Amino acid sequence: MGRPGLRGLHPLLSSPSSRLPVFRVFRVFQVSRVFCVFHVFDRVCTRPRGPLNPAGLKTHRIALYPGDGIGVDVTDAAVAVLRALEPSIESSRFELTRFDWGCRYYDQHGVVAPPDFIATLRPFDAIFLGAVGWPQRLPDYITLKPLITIRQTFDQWACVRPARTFPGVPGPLAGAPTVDLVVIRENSEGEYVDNGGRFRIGHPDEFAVQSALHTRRGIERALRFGFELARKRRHRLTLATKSNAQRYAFTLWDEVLDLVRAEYRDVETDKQHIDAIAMNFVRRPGFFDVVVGSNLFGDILTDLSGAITGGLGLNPSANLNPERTAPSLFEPVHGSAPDIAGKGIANPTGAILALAMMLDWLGEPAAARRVERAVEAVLGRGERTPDLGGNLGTVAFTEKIIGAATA
Ligand code: GGG
Repeated sequence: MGRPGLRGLHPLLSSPSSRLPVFRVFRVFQVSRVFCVFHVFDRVCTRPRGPLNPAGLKTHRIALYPGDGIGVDVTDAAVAVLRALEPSIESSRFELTRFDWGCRYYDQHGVVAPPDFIATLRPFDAIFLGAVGWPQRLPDYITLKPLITIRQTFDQWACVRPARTFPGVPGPLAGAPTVDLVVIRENSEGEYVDNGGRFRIGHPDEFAVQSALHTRRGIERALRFGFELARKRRHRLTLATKSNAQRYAFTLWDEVLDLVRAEYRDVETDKQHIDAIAMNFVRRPGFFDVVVGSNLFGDILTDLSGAITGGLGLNPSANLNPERTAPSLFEPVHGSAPDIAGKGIANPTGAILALAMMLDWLGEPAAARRVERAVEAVLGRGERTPDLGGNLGTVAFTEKIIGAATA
């Protein structure tokens, strides 16, 4: 049953009382002297349990939501990797159900997802999303709405977004610094609550109000999640704040940091205004280990963290419900890139690494490591998609990953 003494470290990560006790922490591992390829969701108590099928195999039920544009291409790539690995995952099988929601669904039904999409998704063990959005066809706030609703309704409050450099992938920064950081994006509230309005529409004196909501509880749980992760990594946590200009919301963030950090004296802590972090991600990215920020700050910072590692196509994201009261969602950080949709050149790395995060979450760490090592091996050989200066298409690159993962 693991180490019950750990439970007190982070009660937010323990399971609801109705289920077997589960406690998850993050573990650091070392590959080729680069720390933390990707932190992993390490099981120290009981495994997440899927139903057993007649052959005694555990079944993980996964909802696929490929979405729009290259979301479809990269989801196909991640599924191909999963299917290739499946025979080697001895005790489990994966039941994949695909939902073709998004712009094409809108063309037929007048909505991007059916009204009961939350009820449809709730029974699944995890959701895998490709990308959403195609602004030439529909306003982004319509195509994005199901994703935001999923995150908030399923209380996927911890958005975990690792970004690292890979040997073999040229980055844009002078001196080619090693980057290995994780942004924890508060994912349930902040600037993404649907609260506001537009007034006097069309008039010269039109105005808009968009309110953000930051709760002490929401801030504290995001920070504690970040501290627990920092303890498993390089023991540094940076808060992204803006309390010099936003004197209500971000002074609350600052104050909660001051309270929580007292319990984590082994973690070096600092806070930087979001604009300073943006500059310092470029100037000295090696400084950063775990960065915790509000919903909007985390969203913006993780485009930048992708860019400084070589490209947004590399980066995965996990939208976690740490209490496991609802499914968590895994996706690449990148969007739908309509300009290259259907051209067969999308980089599936972020999606494939999101698959690895999902495998970890489902209690399949060995399979997750195989996927990550395959990505490192293939990129390390200089085999890349065009966004990274290579000449492999999505399918050819995915085949390389499958070859390395199943060798
Ligand atoms: N694969 C993620 C995706 O489609 N992202 C598009 C986007 O703009 N997302 C906004 C967000 O993550 O909040």
